[in-house]
This record gives sequence, C-alpha cells and structure tokens, in this order.
Amino acid sequence: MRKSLLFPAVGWALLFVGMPISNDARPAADREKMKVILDTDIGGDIDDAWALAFVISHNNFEPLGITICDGNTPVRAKIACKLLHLTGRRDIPVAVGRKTHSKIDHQFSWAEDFEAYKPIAKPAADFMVETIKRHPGEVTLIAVGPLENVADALRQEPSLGNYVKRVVLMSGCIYGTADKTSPIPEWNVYAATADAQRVYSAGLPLTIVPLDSTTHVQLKDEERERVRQYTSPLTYSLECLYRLWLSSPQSRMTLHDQLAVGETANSKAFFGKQEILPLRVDEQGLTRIDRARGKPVVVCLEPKRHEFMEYYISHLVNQRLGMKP
Ligand SMILES: [Ca+2]
Repeated sequence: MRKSLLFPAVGWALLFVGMPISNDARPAADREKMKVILDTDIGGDIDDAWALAFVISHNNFEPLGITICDGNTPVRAKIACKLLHLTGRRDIPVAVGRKTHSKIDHQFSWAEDFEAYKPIAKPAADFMVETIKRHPGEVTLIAVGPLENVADALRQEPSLGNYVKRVVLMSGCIYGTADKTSPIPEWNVYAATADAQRVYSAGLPLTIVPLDSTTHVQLKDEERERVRQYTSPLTYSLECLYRLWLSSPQSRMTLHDQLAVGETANSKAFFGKQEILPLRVDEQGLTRIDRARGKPVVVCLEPKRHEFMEYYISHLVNQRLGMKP
C-alpha cells in the first residue's frame, strides 16, 4: 500500500462543515431539483470518486444519499464520507451495503483514519427502499458498481419499479468495446452476476451506459491539469485520489461512471444513439439481447466525448465546494 498523502484536512474541515437541509424550508428552486441516490463502489477504480464529485457539483441534483456497494464497504464508505465532509456536504447521508470481501485498495489510505463524518446506521438497501418510497416517482437511482445493494432493495421491495423514477446503471456490454468487436462480461455485472440478473429482470425503468460507450472516453492530461489547477477542496481531493490510483505513468482514467451521471443529469445529450433492447444477464455475466426472455432497457451508445467532457469538467471547476464564499 502506498503511503498516505498528507492532507490539510483540519483547517479546511473547520471551515467546511455543512448544514443539514430541512425539506420544508427549501426554496422552490430546490424542490424542483432532481432527487438522486448514487450507489457506488468508490475506492477501487478511480472513476467513482470523480463521479461522486460530479453528483455533488451539479446544481440540478438533490442528492438524497450515497450508498456503498461491493467488497470492503465500510472502508469504501470512509472515502465518500471524507469527500462529503471536505466539500461541506454533510447534509448527504452515506449508507453502507453488505460487505462481500475484505480486500484493501490504495485509495483507502486517503481516508482510513477518517472519523469526523460517519455513515448512518441504516443498511444501504433499507435506506434505498425507504427513501425511494418516501418520494414515489421522484427518485433517480444511479448505480455505478456491482449491483448487490439494488438487488437487496428488490429482495425487500420487489415492486420498487413502481416507486422509482428511473434507474441509470454503468453496466454491461452489448456489441463490444473500444478495443473489441464482440461483447465481454462487464465488471459490475460479472462481480455480482446473480444480483445483476435480479436487477435486469425486475421490470425497473432501466437505462444503461455500457462499455460500448465508456471505453471511448478517457481523461486527457490537459483535462486532469485543468481540474488540478482549480485547487478547491474538491479538486484537491480528486487529484490526491488520482495519484493513489495511478499504477503506472501510462494510466489514464476511463470515465465509466461519470457518463452514467451525465446521462442522468442531461438525458440523451451525450450519446448519438439510444436503443431500447430486450436484455438478459446470462450465467457468464454477459448482457445478452434476448427477444424471448429479455426486459426492455434503454442502452446509451455513441458517446459524444467533447460535449460530455466540457460539461463534466466545467461542473468540477465551477463550484467552490467547501470553500468560504
Ligand atoms: Ca464503479
């Protein structure tokens, strides 16, 4: 494990303590924001932290909570909690999903001793079900990790699809990737295949951003530099996590999860084509077109890299999140 980067958290933390938002007291503009829950396996690949940053940077989102899935969920949650703390967003609860293994990752060291903001006691699936049912037809669930929590929520409430507005996944591979002309098992499906089968077959209003699109969008050095030079607590944190994630000088982030957030924020704006396909997850973790047994899924294809990257980065660098006014 790499040595932790020193982070000037104490000074910033004193400045950036967020205030809880009362639902009743919110101005009208806030009540019209899009209610979202982000379900994430933050701390493995780097795109999750940068996707969470996108969610909290976007003025049109009202994040109702962050739920943590897959693997060492209690430690993953600390990264989300620290990012929210440093950016003054302690109004957003973090709920931990079931732990599926105890492996560690380099990014964990960024928050391993962090205690100042803790997850709620309620498990992720309980939080998901209760929050979605409290706002019927209003909540968009964005799930960018293996689907244990969403599947657990469906086990509790099989008719979740009647309450949720939309479910947007970074998930699947239909035709191929930037490098391959045939489909491959995508990690979020492969890592919890039975759970993915449950989610894809549940009749949810499902949209997926598959590898077919995401593998075409990688962070350029000048784009990373633009974020780094902004030096807000948010962008400083993202650069710290990026350095912990880098495994070689040639590594570049693929923006898998951010594209799912972008599709949620501005549907159809960043894809040249959306197909509605009958999809079924098979035993090998492939998302297959199956006209007999598949359920309809909106599939986002042909990413518009330039439009998306400008939109994405402009959100990260236009919010002085966590800084004094
Ligand atoms: Ca992810």
